[in-house]
Amino acid sequence: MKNSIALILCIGLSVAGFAQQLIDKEATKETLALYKNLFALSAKGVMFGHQDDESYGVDWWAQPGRSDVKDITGSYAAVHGWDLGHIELGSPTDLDGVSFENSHKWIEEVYKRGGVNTISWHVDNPVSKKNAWDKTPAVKDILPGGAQHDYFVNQLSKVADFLEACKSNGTPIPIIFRPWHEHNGDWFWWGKGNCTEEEYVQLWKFTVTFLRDTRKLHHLIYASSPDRSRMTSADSESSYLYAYPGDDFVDILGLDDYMDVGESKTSEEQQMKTENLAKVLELVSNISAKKNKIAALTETGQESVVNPTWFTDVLLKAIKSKSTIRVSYAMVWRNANKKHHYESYKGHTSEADFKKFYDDPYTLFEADLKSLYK
Ligand code: BMA
Repeated sequence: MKNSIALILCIGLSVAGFAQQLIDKEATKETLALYKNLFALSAKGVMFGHQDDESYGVDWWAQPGRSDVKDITGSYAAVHGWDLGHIELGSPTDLDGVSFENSHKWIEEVYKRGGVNTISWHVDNPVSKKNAWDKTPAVKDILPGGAQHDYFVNQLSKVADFLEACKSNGTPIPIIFRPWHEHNGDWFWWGKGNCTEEEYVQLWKFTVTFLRDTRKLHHLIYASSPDRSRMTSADSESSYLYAYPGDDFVDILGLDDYMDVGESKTSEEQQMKTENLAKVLELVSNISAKKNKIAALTETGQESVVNPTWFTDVLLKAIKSKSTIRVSYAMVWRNANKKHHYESYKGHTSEADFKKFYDDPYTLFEADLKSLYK
């Protein structure tokens, strides 16, 4: 009897000990606090994210204090997405023209206000020297022993330098780092078909090991993000886990899903897609729960938001449709111009619906967040 109580206690303690650990055992206290708080918060609501939220909007560029989200709601997005594409070239701006000096400044402001920062990297092809969408095989060449390895390490070092400089009064700012995204699609040089599954996993592991162990950056939370469109079905665990680098190398199980949220010709089509979105979010939530990790909709959105009630009728409806869905955040893509935008803005046909989405108690914006770093 005594023994079985001790055993139960032991199991209990090890489960509790295992819960919500980061893959970086030396993570800073702010980083671990963020991770644990994101986990807890995901039971209460979903944080809204927006790529390049304060960098620009549909008809403005780098206006201090401005964001298309804030123009409508009075609050910034809770999660702010940034990209490092072209930092590897030594460029002062990312591939979309955002200055890295500004993004450093804004990342600190987000942190000070209590928001969350996440960074992706649309890195140019290191072999062909063309853009991230150039499919020239490159992964095997940049891995240790490959002809371009030293060149790549130099590029990754520039990413490490940027991340290292994300500080506020000397404290490293916790960052959700989301490299090598949509790897099950074939459109990036690191994607399926352009390298083997094993090469991809090696690239991911090399990246984590380099940043965490070689460069000793302990303020990073690592998010993976397969693309929904290349999964065999919304509930296929094996296709979601294609090239999954392993539980010791991933903190957040993300998903990029544009497929289930795109424009629908009929209400039946929309209903079917929204059901699929719910299904896939449930899948990712369940896989994350089993692993004691966090799930997130790392990228989504409908280009031009052609459906004026997209925010509540598609996104929120799917997220709220099943109690098993537990996603920390849902981030829509950037507001580049009148055609290429995924967020609402003042005067847009979806403005009223976006306000309704904001008013829903289940959605969390930056102004709703409290001490995520403690
Ligand atoms: C894509 C598009 C591109 C952009 C890239 C990186 O989805 O928005 O215009 O350059 O993301 O931000």
